[in-house]
Amino acid sequence: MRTQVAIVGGGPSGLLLSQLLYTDGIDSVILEKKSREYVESRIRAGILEQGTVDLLARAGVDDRVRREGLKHDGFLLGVDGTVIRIDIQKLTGGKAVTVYGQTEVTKDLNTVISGREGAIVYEADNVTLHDIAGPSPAVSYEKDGQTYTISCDFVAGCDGYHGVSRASIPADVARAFEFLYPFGWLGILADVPPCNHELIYAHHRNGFALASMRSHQRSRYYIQVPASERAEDWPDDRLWNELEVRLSGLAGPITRGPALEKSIAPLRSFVFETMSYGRLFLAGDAAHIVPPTGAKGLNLAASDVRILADAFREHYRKGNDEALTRYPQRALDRIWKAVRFSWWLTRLTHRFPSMSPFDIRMQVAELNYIRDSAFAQTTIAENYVGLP
Ligand code: RFL
Ligand code: PHB
Repeated sequence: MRTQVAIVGGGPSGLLLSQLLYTDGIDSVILEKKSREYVESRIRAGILEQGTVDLLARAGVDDRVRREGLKHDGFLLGVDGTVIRIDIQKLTGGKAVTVYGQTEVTKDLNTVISGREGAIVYEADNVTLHDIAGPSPAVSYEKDGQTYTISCDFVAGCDGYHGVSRASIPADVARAFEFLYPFGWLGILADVPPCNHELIYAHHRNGFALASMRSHQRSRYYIQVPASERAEDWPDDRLWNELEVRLSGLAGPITRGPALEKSIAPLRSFVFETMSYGRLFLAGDAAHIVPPTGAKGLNLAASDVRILADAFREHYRKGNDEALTRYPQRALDRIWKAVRFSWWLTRLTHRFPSMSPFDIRMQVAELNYIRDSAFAQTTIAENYVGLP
């Protein structure tokens, strides 16, 4: 078998890249370890930047997000029972974000991609990259007891934080940076109306809480918990009780309902600067992780994919490899800014076990400064809505 671009991983990055390449007449095959059902039901991101929605439009998959996505032109920062509204629209000259689940983005992409014969192989085991440093790379995989090899011009590593692509880059050229947070986010999804029509990021002495949503009928909430905690330690009632405490005074009543999903995600900041090696290019979570606080992970994946798809187009249309060579540099500029914003917003709103009473006073002083300064609010809005 042969293709132009072999894509490892069929999450949002791999699916979107494949569809953008297809619209440019470039052939690709996606190899995904899990089943389609598994990928489509992974509850993760909920907020799309305008640039991400525009990219879905370029890929021809924006019908449903335009119909069903909820436009949000502001969000709330909660500080001990009082709120600061960040008026995104006013502060950014008319921009907004869209509430639309990652599950829906992957469903929309899968719907179009599944119509293309052989475009994606699900449950591809033991995916292995070969000869990525040379001119003729290949990717092999196992399926139903058979081994297959696909030769290609390039490999796109879109296989997330735990994938094989990044691990295929020799350690002596790898440049990685990491910061681990001493807590995770416990999330709950339930079919109940949200407690507020806008998202609330709450600073509370018990720890951070977030009130989010997927629709007018489906709520998504998170609370900060110690890294050692397990979801089993949090029966629904305990979690709803804690949400009531941490969101008290900030929103209307919290409607309770059975958890459709409940899980804990550890928080980390991670950047793997070696985003290309020979004929391998990394995109999305394979190259970087941010804490979800700034709602940047999926949006960063989309911006990597946009830059990479443009670079492949230059290669195939004009035989020009300059954009491919410059891909890491171009992507990393935006990545580091998003890493900074997510890290800063996490530090501002979460309770770190190592914090002294002085550190906590500094947090509250900074939040109060934001409350009173249009300049401070503008930098938050500009970053949240997505940098150019
Ligand atoms: P993914 O989604 O991890 O997909 C990678 C795919 O690769 C497959 N794979 C392999 N396939 C073949 N062979 C192998 N050896 C393979 N190893 C792995 C996997 O099965 C998978 O299908 O990475 P991708 O595509 O780069 O997408 C990144 C996003 O998923 C991620 O950044 C976001 O979910 C982050 N995130 C958020 N981002 C936002 O922009 N806005 C948000 O509001 C937001 N909220 C969140 C989030 C992430 C969260 N968690 C769980 C970490 C909220 C949470 C709680
Ligand atoms: C979500 O709805 O899952 C969500 C929203 C905003 C964030 C993170 C997650 O910052």
